[in-house]
Amino acid sequence: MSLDAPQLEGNVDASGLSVGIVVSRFNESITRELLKGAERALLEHGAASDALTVCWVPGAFEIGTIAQAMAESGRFDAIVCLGCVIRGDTAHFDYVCRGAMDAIGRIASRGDVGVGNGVLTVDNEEQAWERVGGKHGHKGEEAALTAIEVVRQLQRLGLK
Ligand code: INI
Repeated sequence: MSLDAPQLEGNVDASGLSVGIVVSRFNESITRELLKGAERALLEHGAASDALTVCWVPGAFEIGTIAQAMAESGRFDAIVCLGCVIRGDTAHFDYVCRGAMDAIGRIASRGDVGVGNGVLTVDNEEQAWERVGGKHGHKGEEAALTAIEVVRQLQRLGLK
């Protein structure tokens, strides 16, 4: 058995990449923190500030519409999706989560762009704060760097 298979390691160099960030206003105190973390991570990893396009949408349910349009435009190498859905008393939470996640998943699986999913789906605000620089890391930063790593892998494979 050969152990010499090529290993394509992750690369999160954002220099020269054009990145679309779609962020929802619902639970804005949290989503602003997600956005700050995503922007910070991209700039720290070499992105130019004028290569970032931030597009606000009303709620997580609307993220897919804009993210898909951005992906299809051919103008972006990566798309970062940021939102925060907090469970309430009704089934609305489930429908919003499913709508957002299905749409983001469809875009991600097309392979045209790198996609980072930074949409929080949590039971309460405390869980959300734990994920924007608290004990569960920063999901805005993670989503941004994930999107970059996927683009770089597509490029290495010669698919983009
Ligand atoms: N949108 C969110 O982003 N987070 C939520 O917690 C949320 N809740 O709880 O309802 C939410 N709802 C709005 C939804 O995303 C759409 O904007 C709305 O249904 C209009 O299409």
